[in-house]
Amino acid sequence: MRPMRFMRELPKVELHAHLNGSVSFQTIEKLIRRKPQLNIEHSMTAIGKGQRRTLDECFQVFKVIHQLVDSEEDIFMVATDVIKEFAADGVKYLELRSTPREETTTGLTKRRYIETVIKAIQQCKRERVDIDVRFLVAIDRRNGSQVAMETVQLAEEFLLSSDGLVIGIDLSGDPTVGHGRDLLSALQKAKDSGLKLSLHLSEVPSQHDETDLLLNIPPDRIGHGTFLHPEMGGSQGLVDKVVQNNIPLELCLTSNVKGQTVQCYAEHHFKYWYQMGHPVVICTDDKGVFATDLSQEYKMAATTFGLSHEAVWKLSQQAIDYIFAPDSVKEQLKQKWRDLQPQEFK
Ligand code: 6MZ
Repeated sequence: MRPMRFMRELPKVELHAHLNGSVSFQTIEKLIRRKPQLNIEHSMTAIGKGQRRTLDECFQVFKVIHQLVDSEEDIFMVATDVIKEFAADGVKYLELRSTPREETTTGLTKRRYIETVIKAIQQCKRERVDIDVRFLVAIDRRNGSQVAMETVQLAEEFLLSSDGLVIGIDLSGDPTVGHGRDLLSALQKAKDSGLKLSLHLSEVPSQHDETDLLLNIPPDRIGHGTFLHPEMGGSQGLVDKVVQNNIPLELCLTSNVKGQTVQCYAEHHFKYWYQMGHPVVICTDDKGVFATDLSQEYKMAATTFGLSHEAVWKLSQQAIDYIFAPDSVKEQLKQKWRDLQPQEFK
């Protein structure tokens, strides 16, 4: 079977997808039509093939998208579109993450923001879209300790009231802004109340102390971890902590290459961790902004690192073990994978 067709038909798990970074060209088009007065063009919301930006410029892109997505209606449309696009790409289980925002001009509150994402998930369920979606409430590190604490409190409420849809916390945002030590108590509180933690760690160099501190919690998964290992300026001590706690890494190849934290695909730290046999999950990060999808990310990993179709199948299957939803969901997904497994890998 041709590689791209194999990757599209492969059942997949997506564990690292920021909602507003995942907005497709088509949805951006609809948003631009809703808000012509903003004079926003497509070139301002996505980084095309062969293009690269600094990470700082990537964060400017999110600001533009946030201008386009500032009401309940926008969030509902964006979330339903994104969920359906992931489903159309063969994603069977998706953990979406997003930072609740309030917008005085549209009356949006953080609580309504979360409720609207939940409504979108429920709507897709009603329409029998073939995908199980959960939500991680995101903390933007830029906003400091008090906002982090408030976000955790909100997430705790939804953990109890959302029927299993809100299951965790994401720590993200511009990694060059703020320090993890200010967020430690909020993250610890989240963990103690049963929320799962996925933390962006060492996405940029020189964050050794912050990463070391946050690894002590420890998080349930790590986003990126680009500069954890010694060859990238991290340390064996950090690697040991990750390995001893068996913390899976969410790896986003195109995002890291286009955002210029990784020089080229062949130098991506996927290789380091995969060869070690450490749990890794291929993810998109921001499929809209980086103009990719999960099938393309799997194909890129396979061609760059010489993975057979069978190895790719295993990679997608193993991702089930690292989801935040309970064991019963893992069992359902494993059954789905068994049903879809090509004869030759059985
Ligand atoms: C860190 C990132 C990110 O939350 O408005 N985000 N944080 N590193 C990255 N690598 C490129 N990509 C996205 O989605 C957009 C937000 O997700 C985080 C940033 O906080 C960004 O503002 P939401 O749905």
